[in-house]
Amino acid sequence: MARDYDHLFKLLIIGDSGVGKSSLLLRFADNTFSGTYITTIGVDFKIRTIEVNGEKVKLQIWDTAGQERFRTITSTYYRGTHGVIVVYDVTSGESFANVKRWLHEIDQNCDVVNRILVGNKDDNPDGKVVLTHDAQRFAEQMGIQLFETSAKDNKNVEEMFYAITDLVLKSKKDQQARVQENARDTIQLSRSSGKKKKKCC
Ligand SMILES: Nc1nc2c(ncn2[C@@H]2O[C@H](COP(=O)(O)OP(=O)(O)O)[C@@H](O)[C@H]2O)c(=O)[nH]1
Ligand SMILES: [Mg+2]
Repeated sequence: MARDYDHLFKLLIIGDSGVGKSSLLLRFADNTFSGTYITTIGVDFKIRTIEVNGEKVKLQIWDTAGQERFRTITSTYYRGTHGVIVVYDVTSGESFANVKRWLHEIDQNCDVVNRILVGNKDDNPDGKVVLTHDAQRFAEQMGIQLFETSAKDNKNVEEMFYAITDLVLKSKKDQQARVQENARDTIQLSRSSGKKKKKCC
């Protein structure tokens, strides 16, 4: 059967319990929002295929099933991951302070991976305690892009998922270009050494 996509990427959403990870996933995959805690979404991941520059990118997006309450996720979750979405809640300073721990966990579990930082629940200015300015400065220090989102109001959710997809796609193309370059070098090397041999004989 023909493939219905050009690229298949695995994304992971991590962050403290209650920051809205499942809500972001439901908003992006099903365009729904629920006011209550989403204890289970029935499956470990959801799929959505999007188009980027005319190419079909199938996203398999994994949600933690509550084990983030113990502040650690098993390494099997990270296996084969292309991109990680690290979420905090803009109304919770603690969840922002914990971002460092999550980034550390990513470092320990992934060799090369794209990351994006997300401040969710950005829909009530009165309740906002993590200021954009501070989050932005932290993101720049870490070399990560920051998005402030609201799964509730559907603010910046699409943009954020497209941005991480773009990063993963660029990494893949860079890597392919490097492999091709290496292959070209190897061919050239073997050709020139072949010539030398002829000269010798
Ligand atoms: N105001 C607001 N509440 C949200 C938003 N996203 C999630 N929530 C609420 O925060 C709670 C936890 O959400 P959930 O997705 O279960 O968080 P998770 O534990 O990180 O998966 C629920 O009551 C959601 O309705 C948001 O963007 N804005
Ligand atoms: Mg959840």
